[in-house]
Amino acid sequence: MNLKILEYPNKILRQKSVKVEKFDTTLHEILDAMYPIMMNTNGIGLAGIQVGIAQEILILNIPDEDGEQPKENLLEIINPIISNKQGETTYQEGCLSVPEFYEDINRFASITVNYQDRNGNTQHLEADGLLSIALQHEHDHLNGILFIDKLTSSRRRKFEKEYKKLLKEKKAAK
Ligand code: Y12
Ligand code: CO
Repeated sequence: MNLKILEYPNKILRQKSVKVEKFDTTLHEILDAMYPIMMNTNGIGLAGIQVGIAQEILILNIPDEDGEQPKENLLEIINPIISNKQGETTYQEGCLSVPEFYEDINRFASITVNYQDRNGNTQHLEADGLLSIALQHEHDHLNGILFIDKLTSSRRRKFEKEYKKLLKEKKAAK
């Protein structure tokens, strides 16, 4: 399956994803194709819509205490529902769909997530720390929301200016 990461301002990133209903080989092929894309770009998380698949799919591989991301730590999260949002935390986020831009974003410190795995089995997760932040970031993608949408209007204007310049430079370098 030939998927590639879509980058802002691609309008597809604004689509709302639909619930997965079939837990079949096509779903498994999508998940299997997303994993190397995320790992080869030093990603921690990737949502289906970032590769043009508007379904409620996200994968996460949070680095361990040694900074490693072994495949056994991979989480495949389908049809997530977030509840029990508690506390507040701030983290400098980045996104594979908004390259070369990092900004402090406020999120809930801990959350509960009910979801399905690749076989459609119901799963439950209590998340805090980086896992909680990454889950909220990826869950936003399922609703067409990017972390840059959470910036103050003045910071957003600065971002748009810097990003436009970056796109121009990239185009000129081609
Ligand atoms: C904390 C906050 C946000 C997340 C969401 C997932 N974000 C990522 O996985 C971001 C990855 C990323 C990787 C980059 O490296 C390459 O593309 C090679 C990167 O670098 C550039 O854009 C040049 C930026 C972001 C998880 C946890
Ligand atoms: Co992202």
